[in-house]
Amino acid sequence: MSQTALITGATSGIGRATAFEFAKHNINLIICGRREDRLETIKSALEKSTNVHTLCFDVRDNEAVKKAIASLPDAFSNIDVLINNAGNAHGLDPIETGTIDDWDAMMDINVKGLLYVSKAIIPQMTKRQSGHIINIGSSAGKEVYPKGNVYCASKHAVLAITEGMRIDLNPYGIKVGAINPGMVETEFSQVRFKGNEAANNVYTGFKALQADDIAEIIQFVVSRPSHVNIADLLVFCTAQASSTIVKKD
Ligand code: NDP
Ligand code: 8X3
Repeated sequence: MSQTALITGATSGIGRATAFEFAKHNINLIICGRREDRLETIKSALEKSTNVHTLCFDVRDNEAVKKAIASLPDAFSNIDVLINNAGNAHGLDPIETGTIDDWDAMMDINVKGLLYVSKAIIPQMTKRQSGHIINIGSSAGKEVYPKGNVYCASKHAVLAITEGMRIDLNPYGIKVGAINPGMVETEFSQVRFKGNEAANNVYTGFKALQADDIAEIIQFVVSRPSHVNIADLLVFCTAQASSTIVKKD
């Protein structure tokens, strides 16, 4: 029987690429995001390959999260794989000038949103004694870089939550792991720099990871045999050695 995967942040970047990759492998998809028009476009593109259901909600809104998950039709209600991917950086500022709005956005989306979605889905996994949760962390969850302060904190939290989930869900046979990419060329920097020109220079002079690179890795992780759990992966492009060391042309 085909698996069903729920992907948050499926309207763009890594989440969108993962939806396309999963569709190639006939995984039933629940694709989530706030931009409904994009969800519908992606659904139309993928429906030829697999069954697709869309859920439009903001991960910051716990009531909306609960309502969205409760609304799933029977054909999609058993979620085998949860990809907690929705998230972004907001701003790149030293701690003394960073804004509360940016800090709230990062903690509310990257940390609390991930928890809200997980909370709504874990009970069915514990009941069935099976499931696989993949949290998209970051190299920023392993290493703090200048001006990364709160974004790095949010991704360190994602790693701590991943470890905690793996421990607590161990008795239920649920797999939990994190995939931690370095720089991936998506809309990430457009969001971080709020459309400012700075976003255009982030991926110039070297070949950054592409969303498809991470999507293929996620597909590899979910397709391992049932006794294999890839617990933690750090993925850089060849040009990147650490958060601050990138070999440019
Ligand atoms: P994108 O900006 O391309 O995609 C972000 C996705 O998150 C979008 O689909 C967006 O959908 C969704 N999202 C953002 N805020 C919310 C919200 N409040 N509620 C629901 N969905 C939301 O970025 P990436 O694909 O690069 O990022 C995906 C994940 O990968 C993030 O967690 C990011 O931190 C992580 N990551 C990214 C790296 C990079 O260099 N790009 C490197 C390491 C990790 P919508 O706007 O429609 O709601
Ligand atoms: C995204 C990678 O280095 O821009 O998590 O923080 S980085």
